Amino acid sequence: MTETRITPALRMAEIQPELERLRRRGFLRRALSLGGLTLLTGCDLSTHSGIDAALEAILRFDDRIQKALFSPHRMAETYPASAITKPFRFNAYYAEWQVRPVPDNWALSVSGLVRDKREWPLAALMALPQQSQITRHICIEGWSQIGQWSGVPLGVFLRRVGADLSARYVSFKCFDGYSTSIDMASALQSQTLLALDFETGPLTPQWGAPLRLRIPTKLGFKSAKNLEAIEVTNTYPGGYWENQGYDWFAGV
Ligand SMILES: Nc1nc2c(c(=O)[nH]1)N[C@H]1C(S)=C(S)[C@@H](COP(=O)(O)O)O[C@H]1N2
Ligand SMILES: [Mo]
Repeated sequence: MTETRITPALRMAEIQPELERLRRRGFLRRALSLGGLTLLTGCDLSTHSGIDAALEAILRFDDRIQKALFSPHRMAETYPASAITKPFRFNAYYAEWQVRPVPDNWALSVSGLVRDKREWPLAALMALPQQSQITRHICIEGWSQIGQWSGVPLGVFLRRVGADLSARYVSFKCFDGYSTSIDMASALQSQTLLALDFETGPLTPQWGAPLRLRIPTKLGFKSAKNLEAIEVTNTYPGGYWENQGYDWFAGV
């Protein structure tokens, strides 16, 4: 079992000064006291109660505060290959969910505030610069595991299609009916990937083939699998879980 003291999304020591600043400005009146937060600095994710504590802490921040705390320069923790969880579990949005084969002639569609709206076949995505990461995936249900994903940094892709980087949202639609959306600052964080590979080979359908979002600074439900469409927009797009009350920002 892997020993991890602090969640990637929850480096309390790092965000403490920012919290203090926000509190001085009267921002944090509704949030947890700093004493309460300090209690969580030692979240041990190798135990269930540690994971619960970390999740609880994330969910106690409301979206506005999470967004204020977000720093594009704060990196999610990375791990050695020996820490990868095996077997890696998969998760879907409803119990009877079926593994979806990749549709014939799959291509990623791009719409909204972008200059170039051409579709992206897999081969074109594979030809873009790639990056690999070993990071922790934290599901809101209370489990976490470490995996390895490789693919195109979303920021590289957004610049390539001439996206309006001052737009507020990037939204994701999946061919299993799932959807989610993120803010532009999170989209441009360098660890946010359009992942093509899981471990050492192409994604399989269960784990999101042929393309998924992998965003280690947020909870697992933001890492949309089986992507088919990306839209850049200023209109709040919501998402499958977000529309049912989950925190939209879902990380710091
Ligand atoms: N398309 C799609 N993406 C999705 C989901 C889903 O049901 N459909 N579930 C989300 C949730 S809640 C989690 S925890 C992760 C699970 O990713 P994994 O199957 O690679 O472990 O995918 C997220 N992305
Ligand atoms: Mo999840």
